[in-house]
Amino acid sequence: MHYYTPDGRAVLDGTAGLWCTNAGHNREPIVAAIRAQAAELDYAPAFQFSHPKAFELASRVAALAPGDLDHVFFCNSGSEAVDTALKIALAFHNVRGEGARTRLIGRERGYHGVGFGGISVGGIVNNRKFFGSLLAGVDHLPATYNREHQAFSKGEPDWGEHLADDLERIVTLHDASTIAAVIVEPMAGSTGVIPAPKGYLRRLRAICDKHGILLIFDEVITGFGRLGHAFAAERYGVVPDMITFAKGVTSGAVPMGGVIVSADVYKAFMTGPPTAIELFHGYTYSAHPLACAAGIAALQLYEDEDLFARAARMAPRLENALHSLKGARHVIDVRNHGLVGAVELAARPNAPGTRAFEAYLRCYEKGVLVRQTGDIIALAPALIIEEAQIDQIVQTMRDVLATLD
Ligand code: PXG
Repeated sequence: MHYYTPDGRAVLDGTAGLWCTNAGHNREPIVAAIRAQAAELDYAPAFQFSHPKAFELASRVAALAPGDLDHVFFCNSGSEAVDTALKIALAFHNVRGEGARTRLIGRERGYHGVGFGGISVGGIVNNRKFFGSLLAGVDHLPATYNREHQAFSKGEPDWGEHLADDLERIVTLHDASTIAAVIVEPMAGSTGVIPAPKGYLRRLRAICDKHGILLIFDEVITGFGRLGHAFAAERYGVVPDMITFAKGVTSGAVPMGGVIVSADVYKAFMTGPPTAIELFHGYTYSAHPLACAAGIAALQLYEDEDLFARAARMAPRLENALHSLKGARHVIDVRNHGLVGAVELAARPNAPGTRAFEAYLRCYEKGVLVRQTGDIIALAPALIIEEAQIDQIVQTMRDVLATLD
């Protein structure tokens, strides 16, 4: 649960690295699996060739995914996973004779990594504005956050289901025949923790179904136990057509990402002879043996220690501890969902972000690593966190807030 500074101080990791070391740091079974794999097989191509652990990990990931999401495409990061999913969506419609479906719909405040696809459908202004015209033909749903209606909600806010209906407006504007896919984070992480309003994802699913639009859940953060389930799709009871994942698949120990696709999406491509290349896309390091070994070991550890259920058990403790900061100085909102939380501070006049940045530095000095984005402090500890450690994080934040101007 800790980092150690060069001078030997322990820093409690309240953010699982960057939302990824879900099993905690330097776990021996994962370390041992990587070590053994490096000695056994360093590399194998993933083009017209493979190795057993690639199939083993794909099968295990698919088994964790809901519904008929049962085929996995491996890559090396969340950004690659998103670009892969968007390309699969475009190609899917193309091979079915609906090549006019080229539009991709994202959401304001969405974070989908830093590739051109991801920043185009993403909605974080600073990630977009320096990089030209991005992908053409992208539109955005409105963000689902509204402080007036949602402040201090516990878990999914009661208000906001109707915001999914904006997809109907977009369909009316562009026509369904031009729209390939909608991509959203089931719980927006990077922008500062915005759980989906109750009923929102279900309604998005219904509108996508009505218009033949693929629904992609970006579960790079929410995958592998973060919300107390293998995937947020299961938590929310909504099955998308594709799930992107990364981070927790190897508990952050080796870079890896991937896309889980439904049987229908998979089958649409698999119509040619055995020699055919069905999808002209892939990476040198797709299903890299070290990543697969780390992934198998991480999933085994999640299972052996029942860590997804543990996250669900610890979630109320985090919720109660964080919401006890309501009324603390500068705090204008507290949000939480599963083993994720955020405290939003009032911005200083003309100096947005500086208050939370100072809070971040002071927490670090007091031995707790939190994540700062804008004036939001985010928490996403490893799923092995103890109750006393949750209390330590929140008490540190309380102390720091009291000293902050
Ligand atoms: N999708 C989502 C939902 C993510 O959160 C990515 C895609 C991209 O993954 P890669 O592996 O390409 O970074 C992410 C990554 C933060 C922070 O501070 C979050 C991410 C990355 C870096 C910082 O919140 N999420």
